[in-house]
Amino acid sequence: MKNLKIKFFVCGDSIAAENPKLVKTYNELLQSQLDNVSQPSLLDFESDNVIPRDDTVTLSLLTSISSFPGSFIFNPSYWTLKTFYSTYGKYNDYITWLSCEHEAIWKIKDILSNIESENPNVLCFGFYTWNVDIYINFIKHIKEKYPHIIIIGGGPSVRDDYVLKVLDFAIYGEGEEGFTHLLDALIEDELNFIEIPNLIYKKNNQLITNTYKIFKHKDYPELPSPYLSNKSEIKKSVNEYKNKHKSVLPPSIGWELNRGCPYSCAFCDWSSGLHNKVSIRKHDWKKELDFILELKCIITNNDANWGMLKEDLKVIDYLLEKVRSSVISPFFTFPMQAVAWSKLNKSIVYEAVGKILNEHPTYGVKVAIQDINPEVLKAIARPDVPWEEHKQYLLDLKSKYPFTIFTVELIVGLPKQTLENWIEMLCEFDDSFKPRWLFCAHWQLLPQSPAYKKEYQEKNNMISIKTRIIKDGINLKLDSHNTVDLYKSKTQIWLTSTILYEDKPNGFRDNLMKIATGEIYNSKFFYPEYAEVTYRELYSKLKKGLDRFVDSQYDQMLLNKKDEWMYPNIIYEGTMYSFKSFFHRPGIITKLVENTI
Ligand code: B12
Ligand code: SF4
Repeated sequence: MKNLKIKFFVCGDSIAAENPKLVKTYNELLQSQLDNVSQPSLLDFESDNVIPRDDTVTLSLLTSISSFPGSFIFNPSYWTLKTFYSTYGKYNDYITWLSCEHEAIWKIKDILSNIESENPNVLCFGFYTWNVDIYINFIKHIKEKYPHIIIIGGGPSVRDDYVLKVLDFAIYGEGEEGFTHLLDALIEDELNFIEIPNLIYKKNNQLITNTYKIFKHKDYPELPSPYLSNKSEIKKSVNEYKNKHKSVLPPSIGWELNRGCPYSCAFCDWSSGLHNKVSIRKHDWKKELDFILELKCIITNNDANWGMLKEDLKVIDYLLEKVRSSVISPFFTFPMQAVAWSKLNKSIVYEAVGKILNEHPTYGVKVAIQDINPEVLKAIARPDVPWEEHKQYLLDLKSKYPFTIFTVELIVGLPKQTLENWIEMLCEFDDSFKPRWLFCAHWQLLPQSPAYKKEYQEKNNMISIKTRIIKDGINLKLDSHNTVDLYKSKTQIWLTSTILYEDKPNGFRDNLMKIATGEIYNSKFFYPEYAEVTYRELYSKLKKGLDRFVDSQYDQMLLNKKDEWMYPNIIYEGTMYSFKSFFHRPGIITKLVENTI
């Protein structure tokens, strides 16, 4: 029998990890707002997340932007897996659980010295698109110095080939059962892995993938709450985070009431696309919420369709009641954000939103729309009510609660999504419920999503390209051909992703136009001279300048394309900018209108 000393690295937030300066700036800004001092101009900051200056707007936006710099969400998977092992594992006495690292802000030398002092013999990593590169780099260095340490991976991105390469074991999809059996097998030291569900392991240099077993809460009635079973550890992690970052925004704790989603939107990799029943957790959620609020944290609801179940409304009522007597943060007077409201059941969803707004009029409402065109929605198997019906709910809310801010999530590059329809959609938003912020993101190809399959891509005429986004505002020397030394800039990579787009002339270029027009929509509000101008009018004024500018940028991107990598940044006057934030820079819209850019 073997003793295991296990250390977990879970999640990590790329925004905090890559951008400590930005987080500091936003902290100061939020503090100044609390102190009621006049704020610095946000337009001076180089970021993907520029916020407007007006107080009410800021408050409301904050509550709907979960990835706001300086906000942090604790991923609960370590507590979940540990609780499951402690209940159903065979050898608790053989395991030491070392403190879990929730952030990815680590220098390699610090990781190595941490390993030296804590001396784990098993390291566990949760892989998500935003930390894959960071964790692979960690593991390569760790393996070099400590080849005896067993490396186990899990999380939605664990099945990427280049992740599996660096791991000894991977648990795909839900982790509870597979992880528990794997630890038991490692303790028994018999190395018989055939029966372990959801496990991927190596045998004679071949990868073996065991069969998958879906996780159902009802099969484990004695399983205790992962939050209430780990109170002191959670408290310690939260306090360490608070002491270290002194963030004005309280951290948030990811909280699942149910797991799984009955739908299969083509872009989505929720529960690794493997859990399409909804399994409800039966723990005492009131006690869990009390505990999270006692820690002065807010709650991020992780359910795929929040507001779908009657129980969800009870949760909202409970929280409303709780915060009538004590508020966690002036920025989050209602302490729960939902990652994903239900796509159908809109009447229940908007009843819930209305209840919150009634008492917290600056609560921001995030609406995941992706696209409003029924043909596009059909091509991505997206369930939603027809747009006219959805719009009416939003208009009703808007007229009743004028202080709320709507933010809208849209995906760029969906099949059948033309540039013309995209512009029409933005005009439609502007003419109706006027969302204040559009999150427009290229379609990121996720490994377990339906669109990952070749047949899907062929049927919909989609192709993919690997992209590297360089950090914003980097000065790079241009040579006489107007290309940049991308090798030097390699250390400045902000994130990498595989983008999917329609294989047609101008397919990628039109998607750049969609991102640009989305960011121009967001920036328009900063220009008093365009306050009375509709988005449609503004677009017609700047279309010529924008077309020319995007064409020239696209030409540069093609010139700079190296091996399989595309760098979709903007290069302007010797500096590289993030494609999105460039359009927030002061005066850019005016230059586009004047066609002088
Ligand atoms: C909260 C959340 C966020 C938060 C916080 C993210 C953060 N940085 O911490 C916010 C809102 C900011 C966010 C943003 C994004 N998110 Co998000 N998010 C989630 C969400 C809803 C919950 C994650 C969670 O806590 N789940 C609860 C735990 C218990 O489940 P789990 O994570 O799946 O863990 C289980 C297993 O995976 C496994 N497991 C996990 N780790 C490990 C480790 C080991 C060793 C083992 C054995 C097992 C194991 O065991 C667990 C229990 O079964 C998930 C969807 C979901 N419900 O899972 C999407 C999800 C993780 N997000 C996703 C995406 C794509 C994004 C964005 C890129 C979206 C975008 N285009 O902007 C951004 C990027 C953010 C960033 N740069 O940091 C994808 C990730 C796909 C992927 N392959 O990584 C998911 C799966 C949703 C989806 N639509 O497909 N997100
Ligand atoms: S996007 Fe939302 S509704 Fe669609 S499959 Fe994913 S979790 Fe389900």
